[in-house]
Amino acid sequence: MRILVLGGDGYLGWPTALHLSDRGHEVAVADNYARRGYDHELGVDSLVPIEPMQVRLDAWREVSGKSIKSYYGDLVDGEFTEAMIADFRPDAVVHFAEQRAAPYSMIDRRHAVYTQQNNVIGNLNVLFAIQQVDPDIHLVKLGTMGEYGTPNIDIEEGWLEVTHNGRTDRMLYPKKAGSFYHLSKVHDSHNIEFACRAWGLRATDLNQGVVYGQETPQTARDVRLATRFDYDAIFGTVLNRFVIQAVLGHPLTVYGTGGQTRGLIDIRDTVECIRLAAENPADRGEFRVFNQMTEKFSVGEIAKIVANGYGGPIEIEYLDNPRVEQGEHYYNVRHTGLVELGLEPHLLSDTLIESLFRVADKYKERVDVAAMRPTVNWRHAANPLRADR
Ligand code: NAD
Ligand code: USQ
Repeated sequence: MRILVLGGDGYLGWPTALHLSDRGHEVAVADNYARRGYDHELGVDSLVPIEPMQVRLDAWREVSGKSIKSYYGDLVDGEFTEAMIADFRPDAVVHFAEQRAAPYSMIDRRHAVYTQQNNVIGNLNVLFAIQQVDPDIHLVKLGTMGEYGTPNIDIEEGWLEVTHNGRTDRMLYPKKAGSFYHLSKVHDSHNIEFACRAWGLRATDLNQGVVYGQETPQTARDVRLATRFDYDAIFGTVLNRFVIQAVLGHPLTVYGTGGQTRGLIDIRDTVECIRLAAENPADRGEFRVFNQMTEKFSVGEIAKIVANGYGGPIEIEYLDNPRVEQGEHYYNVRHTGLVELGLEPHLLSDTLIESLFRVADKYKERVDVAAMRPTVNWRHAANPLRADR
């Protein structure tokens, strides 16, 4: 198949492009390198050094004999987006290319507006481009488990049968997202579902949980193929941060009581889920939703798993929660769709021992300890005119 990976320079987009190329697909990547720009803006960097795109592509050709085509541009530019899709003529478009950090979207008005414009308009341009170029192209879109929030009922895969006043309908599952970033994904989902209904597009929305891990079989083949590994309090995700804190001998920063529960997934399963979704397309007019997570843990449990896995004496520090989220709640998620397509999940404990501690240990000298502390508070936006924001 011909597969276009939008956001192909990112943490997940790059290893996904390699995985798909390795499996024999004709792959192209696209990116505007905004993610590298956020690093400059925030004064942080990936723990693991990453190469420029051209070096990555040359290294992949060298080790695999396979070429990946690259497009440089911004999805918010609708003409660029349509021209690229017309040029590559993919069978599937995998869309990772969004601003993906909840804390970044909560810094202040400017960052919230940027996040929603970048994500919602970019996605809308992708929908229009597919409709114009070839409505048969399958859109595989990265959503997030955080779209649902933590409702006190079971979470289904995107749809819910509702009976109200004696009448029944199949509705989009109600959403209660926890940041302006997570809300951008809710808006995307609604726009995609409408495009499927109105134009007969085919789309798969992958509501992914928090990803952990840094290596895949393809990125491990050459140091120049490494993907990024974020640990700072804005882009670093919980398990990746805890691993680095453990390796540095720092306390693990649990926000609040640690009772908040999330779905998690190994990066090797992420890339495989994308392959499975792309190779088994949704029907024309179908808005298909999978919950892309393999295990669930509370933040307190994640901290204990990391501490026990590391073996040394590790302290857990309970910080006042900078976010607005439920500390204790019901969390029961259906996530059978991808397993039915053939996913065989990796377990968290194996990954930690095999790879994560080793990677973190190798690069621990690069950590900027100050970047570890949370600075963004959900309850009050920073004032951009004040220097201490
Ligand atoms: P990332 O920030 O590392 O990668 C996203 C890439 O998209 C970056 O390279 C960025 O430069 C590019 N991009 C952003 N806006 C763009 C635009 N307008 N035009 C072109 N390129 C643009 O993020 P990631 O961790 O790889 O996540 C990828 C996707 O998966 C995101 O949509 C994210 O919401 C979703 N997701 C991530 C996780 C996780 O734990 N990392 C979990 C669930 C869902
Ligand atoms: N948390 C801590 N301590 C930390 C960091 C986080 O207790 O040092 C807690 C947070 O309060 C939250 C949970 O861990 O309850 C998850 O936080 P996170 O930063 O790991 O994940 P989140 O902000 O939800 O975002 C990440 C990705 C995002 C993706 C999402 C999947 O950045 O792109 O959409 O995971 S999900 O959470 O399922 O929506």
